[in-house]
Amino acid sequence: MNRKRVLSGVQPTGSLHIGNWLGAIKNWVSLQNEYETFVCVVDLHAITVPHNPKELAENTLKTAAIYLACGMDPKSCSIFIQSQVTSHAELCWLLNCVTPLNWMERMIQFKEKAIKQGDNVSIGLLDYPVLMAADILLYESDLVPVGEDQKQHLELARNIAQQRINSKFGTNGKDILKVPEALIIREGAKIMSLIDGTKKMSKSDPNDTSRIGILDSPDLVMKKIKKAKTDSQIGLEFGNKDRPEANNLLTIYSLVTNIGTDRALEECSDMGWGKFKPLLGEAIINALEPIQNKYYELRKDNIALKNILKQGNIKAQEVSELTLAKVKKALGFIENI
Ligand code: AQP
Repeated sequence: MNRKRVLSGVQPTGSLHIGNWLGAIKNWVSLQNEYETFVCVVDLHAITVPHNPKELAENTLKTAAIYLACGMDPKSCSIFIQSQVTSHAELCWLLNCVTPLNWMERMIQFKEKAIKQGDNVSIGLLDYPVLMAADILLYESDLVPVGEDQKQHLELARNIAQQRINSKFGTNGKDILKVPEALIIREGAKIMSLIDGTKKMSKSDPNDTSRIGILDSPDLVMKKIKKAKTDSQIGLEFGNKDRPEANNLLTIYSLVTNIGTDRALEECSDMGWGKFKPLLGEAIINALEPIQNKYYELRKDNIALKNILKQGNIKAQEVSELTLAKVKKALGFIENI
């Protein structure tokens, strides 16, 4: 029996942080054995906000190497670069032409990111969710692992597939595009900023102390944890809305130690911040150490890294071309001459 297919990706917009790891990549690692997994570095998405062309290629390789260092295994999954698989931009254009503009204007992430950019908002930023729909739909993905923040985008992809392609262009009740389901990840869905427990940890936050980078040195990790915002109460706990920082830091602790929430609570519910912070810092450093070692090992040989990505690109191109051809045919384009 064919395995169900999963697709996901991260933008190479800067240095990946533990939110990207705990909320996304760590989950992919456990999915790759059960599902046919495609993971991409979504570099076309990375230019929807102002970017530095001198850094894009390096950030792309860095992101791919981090996937591998975190445990993605090219024998069990396909790792590829979005901009090197031409079907993505092509399907995005076809979907653009059938997607109503007012669907796009409702997207929360667009509104949030647009505010930060004032007069500089690009059409690409508005179009980001359609490109994401193309990414997902091209691989006939059954499941898409999503955090809370991406649920609205997945719903849009489902609506485009169902209402704007299958209903309008499908013939004899046959669907053209597979409508994917969300794969909701229970734990680590959202890691929050270290300086504000109500805001998502994010690569684009101008304040570097708001996040722990996957490649941060042990000293830097400890420094950032020591500076992290706390409150005046003693004892760590989950789920208290008035204590978002306690919830976030205890969540990080339970995830990096893999001990689960019950044991984390047992260990830390009576602990003061002075005792908890060094414990948390050490736990993060220990969890990141093997990832960092593997990352630096991989980066010694960029040719080998590029070869892995080349294999991924070839597989992704093969699979995605089939879907693209189906959509072009349904829309009435002339067959390849
Ligand atoms: N703080 C987070 N907690 C849990 N999961 C997170 N993800 C991102 N931040 C957190 C998950 O990482 C995946 C890829 O994210 P992305 O880089 O494509 O875009 P993003 O969600 O916009 O991430 P950032 O770090 O906030 O990047 P910038 O600042 O560049 O926009 C997604 O699965 C996401 O859920």
